[in-house]
Amino acid sequence: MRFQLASAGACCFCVLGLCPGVKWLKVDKDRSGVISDTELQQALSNGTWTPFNPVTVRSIISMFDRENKGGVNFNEFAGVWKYITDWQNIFRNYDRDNSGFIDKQELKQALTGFGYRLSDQFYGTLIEKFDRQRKGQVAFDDFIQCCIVLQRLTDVFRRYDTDQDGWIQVSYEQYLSMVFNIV
Ligand SMILES: [Ca+2]
Ligand SMILES: [Ca+2]
Repeated sequence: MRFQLASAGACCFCVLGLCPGVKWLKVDKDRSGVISDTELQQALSNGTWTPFNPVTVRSIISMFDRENKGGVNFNEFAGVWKYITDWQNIFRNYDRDNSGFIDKQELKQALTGFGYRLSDQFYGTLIEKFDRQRKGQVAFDDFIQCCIVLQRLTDVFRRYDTDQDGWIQVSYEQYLSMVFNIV
């Protein structure tokens, strides 16, 4: 509490409600010094009245959880929070009609902006795969998940596509190793 009072108004992040210290106190509900999946999930909003995708929460936590402790400490949390706010800005930027969802066309613009070259048909597949709310478009949490998965799959593919022609030939065991790298 003392920390919260002392920092209130002390920095511009606090005024904006973005101060990592104040945020931390709010999110680490059980004061364990580690933010768990559940605590992070409760702190996040996907802009709809549904709980934030637990798979996305796990993906993000595991990205910053250096010692594999199942959560993030204070310093790691600063990275988590920055990561999420960066995605928030990207999401808002590509949600051209401000609908709170990314539709197929907006997804195409976003991923093309990130450097992906994919067919219209495949954007349909992506929407189908990541549209948890069955709205024909993706919410904020599912958009992050879509981008994380796509990036992981692409990274693994690229490791095998040494001549970068977009084609790879892999054996059964190489294929299994590829998949194990992702799941
Ligand atoms: Ca905690
Ligand atoms: Ca939209």
